[in-house]
Amino acid sequence: MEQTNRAKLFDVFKPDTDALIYMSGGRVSHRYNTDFEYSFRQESNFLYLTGIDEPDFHVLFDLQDQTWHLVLPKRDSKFAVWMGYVNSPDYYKEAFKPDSVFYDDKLEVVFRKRKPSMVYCNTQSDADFVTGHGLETDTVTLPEALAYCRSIKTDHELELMRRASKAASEAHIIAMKRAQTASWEYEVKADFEHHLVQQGMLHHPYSGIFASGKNSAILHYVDNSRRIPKGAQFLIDAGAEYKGYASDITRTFPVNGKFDGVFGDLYRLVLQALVETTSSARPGVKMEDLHLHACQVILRGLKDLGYLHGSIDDMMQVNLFALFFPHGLGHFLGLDTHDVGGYLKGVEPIDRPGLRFLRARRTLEKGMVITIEPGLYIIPALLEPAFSDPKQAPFLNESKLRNLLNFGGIRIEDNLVITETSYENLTNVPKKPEEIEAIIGD
Ligand SMILES: [Mn+2]
Repeated sequence: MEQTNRAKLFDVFKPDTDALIYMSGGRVSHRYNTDFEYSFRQESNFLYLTGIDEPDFHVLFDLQDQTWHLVLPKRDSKFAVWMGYVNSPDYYKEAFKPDSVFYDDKLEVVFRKRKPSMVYCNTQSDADFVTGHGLETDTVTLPEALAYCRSIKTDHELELMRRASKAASEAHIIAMKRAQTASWEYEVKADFEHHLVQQGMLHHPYSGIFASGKNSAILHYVDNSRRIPKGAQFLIDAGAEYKGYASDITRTFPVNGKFDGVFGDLYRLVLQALVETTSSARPGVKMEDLHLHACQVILRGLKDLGYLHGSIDDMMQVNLFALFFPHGLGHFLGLDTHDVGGYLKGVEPIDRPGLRFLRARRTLEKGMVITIEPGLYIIPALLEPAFSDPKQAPFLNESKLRNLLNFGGIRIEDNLVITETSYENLTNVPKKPEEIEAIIGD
């Protein structure tokens, strides 16, 4: 964690002199009513501001003198027996350089002595704790300030994200090759994760999707345990986490490496949507405009292939794109996979099918990291009602689309950093059919 993260936060709060910021960090969680501990991952805002990757800490930021104070949990010898360490306050002072450290049983005294007119909190439970000490709280300003800070990455953060993307890119290529001979989806997952764990990347930024055949149309398929049909397509949506920072990459490919027939046609269409929206990504561009552009590419392509008829503008009017592309084009990426900062205060999601799930409605700025992930899915639950919808049915070539009901889906996803005039693509996994054919044919 860098000094600059805290400096950025202090900058946002500058005019506020008398207040404090109080945050509690993550706690250990257990499997239901057992003593089995889930592996600990620090809460992202806490990690961003402190760099502490241990449970049960708290932190205070004093806006009056721009100092920060680390609040340690009091640990006994039992903790040392089970966890193997109890670090001294001096250790934390030396390692993290806060202005002071003290144990959590002193918090009450600090609140009483300091008597801030306002305490900014990250969560309601933190606010409840502070209110219990008779102080005023605000739970809106701090999360907004953190989202604002976190949405523009520092050079140091970008370095970590390059590492996370590089590792996941390598794992994708390994998994692509493995899918050729695997019988079960989880065999591909195992090889993907093996590559990351081997490098000490023990946390995953999210549950990876390893979907074969028609499972590839299930947007959050995490079952990953079905048999891979012969000659099926395979969708991998999985990333790596490096020092808290995520990558989030998707590739879809035929396990036999042959981009022919319907799959090849539809794949090229999604690739075109990705290439066109990516090449438009630069400061000043709105995410929702990129999303709508991808929708048009997909509709035009489906029309050229004979699956749709009519005018593209009329199709856009009735939100026909959402039948085939029901999720957002992309989201912010950082300490969390769906990172904070996608919506500024007062900006609401667009209430329109497909766009409703767009997780970022920002004008792009230098230093933002986003995903671009157009997709094309054949989802019977959406198409069946559309076939009898008087507004949408006239555009659909029903008999031709019915032949595709078991097709599944295609998604291609890259991670971009917005630069001064364009973008840097962090993802390094082939996506052109001939490049993937070459890898799988190796
Ligand atoms: Mn994503």
